[in-house]
Amino acid sequence: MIMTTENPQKLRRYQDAYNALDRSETVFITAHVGPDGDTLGSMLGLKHSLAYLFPNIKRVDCIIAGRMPDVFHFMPGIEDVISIDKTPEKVLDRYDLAISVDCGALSRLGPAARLFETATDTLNIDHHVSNDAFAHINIIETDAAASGQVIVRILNTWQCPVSPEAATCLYVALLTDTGGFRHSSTTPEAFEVAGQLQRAGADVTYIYNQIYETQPFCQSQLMAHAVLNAKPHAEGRIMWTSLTLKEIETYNALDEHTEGIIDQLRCIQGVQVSALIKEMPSGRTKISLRSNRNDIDVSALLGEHFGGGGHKKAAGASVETDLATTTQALLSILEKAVK
Ligand SMILES: [Mn+2]
Repeated sequence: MIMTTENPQKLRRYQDAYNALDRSETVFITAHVGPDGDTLGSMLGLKHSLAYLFPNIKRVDCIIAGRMPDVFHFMPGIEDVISIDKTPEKVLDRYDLAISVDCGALSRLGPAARLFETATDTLNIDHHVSNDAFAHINIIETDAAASGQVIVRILNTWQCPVSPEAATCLYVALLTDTGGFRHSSTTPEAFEVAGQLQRAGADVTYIYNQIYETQPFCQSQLMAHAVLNAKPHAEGRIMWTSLTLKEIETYNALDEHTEGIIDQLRCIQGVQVSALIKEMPSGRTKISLRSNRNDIDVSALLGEHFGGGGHKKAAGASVETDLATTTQALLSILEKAVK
């Protein structure tokens, strides 16, 4: 077992979380709108682990808002995840305990935010630097590569065994948030946790194949389109591309198929910051940024100018202005950042 913490404040928060679970019969776990590998992996990994320690819990619902990406279909227990948009009747009116994973702000929970606020106890487990500690109990560990890694730390401290199902889900969380163990968040501990999860039954080759090597053709086409239209700015220190709803539709693709584009741009020689600017169905515009420079904190930059957040080197924001206006404003801000 990897004991990752001797910090007394951290242990107290883990104990508070334990106590909250120990006095609850109905629990729901939710995450940010538009689930990704870390949100789903953390949710399901935690759900699969609770029965062992907490026989008092009669019901655990995993609730998401926004579309579930098809790529995660193989994850154990995914079929029981409730979409609050599609089947709100499957959700209780009120829960004893609400748990948010991988979400930096209450507003990012979307339609699940109201349900979160009405729960008796609330718990926030996350690793985003921009997290504003919106729950009663807040476990925010920004040194973790994924929220799934925080869950593993908690389970290890509780001495809770990790089943093969939980290990598979938690490995998905770690794999996807480290970009396949490539990002600067990939610490020795991240590899230790990966090793622990593999020993616990995560089939790492199968999982990698499911996530990165079985992409629909439309995703490759969309990637090609976005890269062909990418534009260097500030002598190539910035590389940006945009996608309209119509362009995404041309390939019969969905928003989830834009995954990977921003990282492709980040990998171009000389690029310090990459940007993907997308038109959203709501009339809003979504900005995603990646930084290759330790001294350019894109989470702080987006927080200051566009009300977004995330991590120092990977962040996003949703804004009300249209694609052209947003692009112009963003580029002038980025220009100053890369000077
Ligand atoms: Mn995450």
